[in-house]
Amino acid sequence: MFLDTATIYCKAGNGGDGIVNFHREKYVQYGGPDGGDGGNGGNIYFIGDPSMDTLSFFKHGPHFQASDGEKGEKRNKTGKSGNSVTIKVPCGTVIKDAESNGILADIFEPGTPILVFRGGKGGAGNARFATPTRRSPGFSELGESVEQHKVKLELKIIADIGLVGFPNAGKSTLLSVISAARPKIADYHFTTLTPNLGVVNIDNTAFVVADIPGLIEGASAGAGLGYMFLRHIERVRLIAHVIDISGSEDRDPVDDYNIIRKELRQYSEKLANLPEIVVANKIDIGFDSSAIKKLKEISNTDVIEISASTTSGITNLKRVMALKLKDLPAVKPLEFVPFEYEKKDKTEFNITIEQSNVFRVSGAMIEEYARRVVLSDYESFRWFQKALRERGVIEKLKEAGLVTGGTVRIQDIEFEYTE
Ligand SMILES: Nc1nc2c(ncn2[C@@H]2O[C@H](COP(=O)(O)OP(=O)(O)OP(=O)(O)O)[C@@H](O)[C@H]2O)c(=O)[nH]1
Ligand SMILES: [Mg+2]
Repeated sequence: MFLDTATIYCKAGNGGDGIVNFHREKYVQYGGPDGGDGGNGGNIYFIGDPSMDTLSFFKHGPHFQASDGEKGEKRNKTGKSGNSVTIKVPCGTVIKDAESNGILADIFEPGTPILVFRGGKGGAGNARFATPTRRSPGFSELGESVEQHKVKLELKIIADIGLVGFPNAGKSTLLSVISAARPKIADYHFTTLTPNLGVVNIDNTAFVVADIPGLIEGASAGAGLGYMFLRHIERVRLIAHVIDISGSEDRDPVDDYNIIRKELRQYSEKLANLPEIVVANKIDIGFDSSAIKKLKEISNTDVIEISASTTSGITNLKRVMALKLKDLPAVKPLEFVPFEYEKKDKTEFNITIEQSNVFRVSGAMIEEYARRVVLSDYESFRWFQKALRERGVIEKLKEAGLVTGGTVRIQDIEFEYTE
């Protein structure tokens, strides 16, 4: 089954906690602090796998989770880092944050793992808090915890040439005679339900051609199947516009051309501006040569006459395709500013006056500290108070009216303030 969008869930690992420990040895009365740091949480990577061409593996919305970093150990040993997870996706998969639609990565090239979700940082062990005046810090930092994210995968296939045109124009038949691909061919509309890829070899060069489901009038607004697949064409270097030049379905080939051009234009400026060649198919049935002349005029490009059924004109078409591609820039990954999950401003804090001389301090800075130290631990708390002073929180509290004997509340603890 071909699937070109999927939703998955990703959770990088949390950081491990730093620990409190003091070196103990026989006959050594006071050992120094030697609590090690916690290990970092495992990361989540994505990697392009050239053997995959669909997102169907992800259809049930799987969860991917990297493991957490382990706790620090004594003797200053850092805890083990969490194991990372590498998710294989087809090349051309765009990774987006499902909530905001912000682009996180474009997995374009095969083989290089791209870091998308970094694991939480391990917390510092008590050894790191030792200073000449604080020789025995009895506290350590907790590991950073990270959130789970809902992630949208969108496959935009990467091909050199996209075959576009009305249903039954002969796109799949054409792909089957220029490459080893064997798409389904039939004389009813919408035979092709999902894109097919084929590799074309000619004169020592090779390129990839994508056969896209047929487009009809209104496709850019959602009619038929084409709309879902127009985004795949966005990545091609050249459009081969396939037309039933025989008018075998009682349509006018020139009208067909204009209708599809209009749809491409309405879908996006980018599609409209892609270089194009016109492939006049089904010449074996017979055609009006004035239609060819007209198409040349309005398209201002080459119109190649072929019959996909008899293969007449096919070698010439392959050569024209290769020649055109030679002058066109390579397919490029998306240009985008990577989406960043909102980084809380970790310097911000708020003071609320709860009663006279009773204050509450809250905000991102406080949450950040609370993450790092165990506030109920006396020594950590003293360290925390010092930090409050250094960061100007006490100053602000005094400005708000705090005087000796006043109460300061932070999360679920409170302390009495003395000058
Ligand atoms: N006479 C003739 N018939 C052709 C030619 N090319 C394709 N056909 C026939 O046209 C019909 C449609 O061909 P497909 O290749 O399935 O057309 P398609 O453009 O892929 O159609 P969709 O997948 O529905 O968009 C089939 O019956 C083919 O045999 C041709 O050059 N000459
Ligand atoms: Mg087809």
